[in-house]
Amino acid sequence: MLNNFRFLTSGESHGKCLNGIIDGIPAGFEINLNLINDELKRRQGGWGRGGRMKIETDTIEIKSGVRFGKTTGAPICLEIMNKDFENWKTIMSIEKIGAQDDIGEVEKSFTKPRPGHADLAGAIKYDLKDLRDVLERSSARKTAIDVAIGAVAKQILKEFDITCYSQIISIGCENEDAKIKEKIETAQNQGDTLGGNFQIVFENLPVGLGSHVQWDRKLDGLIAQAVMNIPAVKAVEIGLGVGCANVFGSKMHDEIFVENNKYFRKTNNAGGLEGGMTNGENLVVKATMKPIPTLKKPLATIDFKNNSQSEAHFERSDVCAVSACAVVTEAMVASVLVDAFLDKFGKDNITEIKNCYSNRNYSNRI
Ligand code: EPS
Repeated sequence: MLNNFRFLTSGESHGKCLNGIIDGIPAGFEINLNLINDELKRRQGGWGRGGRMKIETDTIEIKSGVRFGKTTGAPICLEIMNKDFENWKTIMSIEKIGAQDDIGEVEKSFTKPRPGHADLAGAIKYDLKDLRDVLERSSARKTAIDVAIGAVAKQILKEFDITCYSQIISIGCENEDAKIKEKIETAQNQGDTLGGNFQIVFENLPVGLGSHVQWDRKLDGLIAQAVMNIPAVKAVEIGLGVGCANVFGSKMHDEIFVENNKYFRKTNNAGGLEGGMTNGENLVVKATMKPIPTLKKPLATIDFKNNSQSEAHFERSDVCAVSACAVVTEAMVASVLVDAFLDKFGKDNITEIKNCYSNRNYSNRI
């Protein structure tokens, strides 16, 4: 983070609510609740989603930082209520209610970590006996509030005509001919899960977001960190990505042309980033999501309670959430881009930022 648009979240998967605080939003930007809710709805969709998505209708409440529909410059506090909390009130009780010292007595407690999830490392690190304390925060449920924060970021970018979209590239094994829906149904019937590849594209970015001068200001590094933070993401690529290894430099680099005083490229293998800065081309980020580790047909694991060999814990989950992951990735990258945008064009109010933006270098050439 460059610390202009910075945010933190809190909340558990089956706790009362998810919260986010964004600090560093300049004054004067219109915030439309419907646009945030539209993004939340997109995240809930896709083939292979679990029963939880039938319970929730994620809806945002803004608690502070917006007045008469516009940002005031103060921190914005966002909240999404978990409808499912009604069914988990005792299990997720904030107050002590009885037999918590005996894990076996606590409803929905578990001690058999899921390979691939945070359960085992989290329990050892935080010295927890009930792995639910790890599951609740490491659940991808928390990406709902990330999407809400990203939806605020997208509205700021939209003021400058910067927009984005995402595309699924593949689900499961790329060599199989089966249609995506069929592959997900097969996984479901086998008690299994599936990951996949997708890409997101941001259009109309100005030149010079990020910087080449210091490691922690390079935009590709900041984007990679933001995307790798998303639950189940195991790889990030910019532009041609790992494909760079297979081509000569003469085929890799995007030659620069000029016509009528305008610069342009005929290719975009760099994915819109050169030297850790935007170069005026579309930003193209690809990411890979692993299959969700909560398997109906459980994998071998240990029982944390008595160190015996066992089978992993299972509870309701998604079979495939790649399309949701793409929406989350759009949100995370939008937040990184606003952070870099405010770094370059100003942080206090929309008027000054717009003035600075329209007076930027070479705006007439790219
Ligand atoms: C999710 C909510 C969770 C899971 C899923 C994503 O709700 P529940 O546990 O009540 O079914 O469905 O979480 C995971 C895939 C995971 O690995 O933790 C959501 O809102 O996206």
